[in-house]
Amino acid sequence: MGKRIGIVCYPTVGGSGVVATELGIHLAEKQYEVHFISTTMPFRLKRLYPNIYFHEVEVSNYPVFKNPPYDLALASKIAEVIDREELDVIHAHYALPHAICSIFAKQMAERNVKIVTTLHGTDITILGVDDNLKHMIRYAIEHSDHVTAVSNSLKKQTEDALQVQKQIEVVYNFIEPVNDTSLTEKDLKENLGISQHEKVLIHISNFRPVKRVEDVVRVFSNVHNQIPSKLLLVGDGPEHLKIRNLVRDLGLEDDVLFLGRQDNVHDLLNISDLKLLLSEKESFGLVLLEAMISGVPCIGTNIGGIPEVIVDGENGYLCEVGNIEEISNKAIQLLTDDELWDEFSEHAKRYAYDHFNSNLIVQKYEDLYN
Ligand code: GMT
Repeated sequence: MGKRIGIVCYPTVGGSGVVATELGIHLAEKQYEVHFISTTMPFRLKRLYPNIYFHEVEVSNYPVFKNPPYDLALASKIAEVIDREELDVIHAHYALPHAICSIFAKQMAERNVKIVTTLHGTDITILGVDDNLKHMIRYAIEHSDHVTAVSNSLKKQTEDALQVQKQIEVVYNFIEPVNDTSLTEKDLKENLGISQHEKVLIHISNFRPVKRVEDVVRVFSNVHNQIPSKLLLVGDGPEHLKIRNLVRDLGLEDDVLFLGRQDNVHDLLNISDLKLLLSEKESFGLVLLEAMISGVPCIGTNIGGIPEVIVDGENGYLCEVGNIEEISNKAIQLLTDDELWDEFSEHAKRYAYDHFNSNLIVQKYEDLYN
């Protein structure tokens, strides 16, 4: 049996949860013993793996506490698991609260565990600029044994915002080659009421304001004026109602499909012709990889880690944030030129595999543990 790794992550739908869970699965397949420490079972962990364990953090609320003390319960659970399961490494996804809780747990535990912290984005791009939290995030980074960031852009932002001395290694998000889809393209389109001749655009996110889903809808409106098409909106979040109202105001209700949260996006990507990720903050953009490996070209904004994933003019386009006209023109150009689309699609698939396949990236994490 290999090393014993504890993984502390947000198990809910979201890129960091996907990365943490898939990493755990790969490690288990390579004979590591993997211990997830979280509030609920990671959502992609669907089948039984004999060397993956789940330790649930239970938060009790006594009347003396104004709010249930989640962070303290987590730290205490991590310390308990470190000693009982004889962990070698804790891999904390997010500086706050997971790395901080892991550092506290390490001090409480008897065993000398090592801490690897992965920065995914929001901990730096939003929390890292909050003066109340900055010191704590800097502390988490400085007191981890190794720190990784999911893009060069996030590494640089961390160094600039927090002036940390710690060496930060870039370890990108990763992706698996796609397995068979469960429905044929024709059946799925029919089920969703999409005609065979219509082009399909897709956006997948947690509908937070930073994702600028409104821009996605406005671009689609321009595309739809010129090309028979449908827009698939996958995910849910705070902007959902606002986007529904916009779709209604633009008279697009029949052509924008709100699909809510979906675990299996591969089938939906399989019927898609273009992926839009028009965020104003994005440290990597795992959803881009999911699209690219399925051969779907992407248009993304020229910010954060997105330019480290999309190669402009080769497998998609990079556009300025909020430039609806530029993005619409690029989308129309790509969707009306079959030869260009085929080239982009082929490049996207190959590029995602060559640079971001799981074998390549998981090995980098293993090297850090070792
Ligand atoms: O995109 C989100 O809001 C979710 C967030 C998360 O916590 O899962 O995603 C972040 O981590 C992903 C995995 O490393 C990255 O691919 C996303 O780009 C990053 N999101 C942001 O930076 C906004």
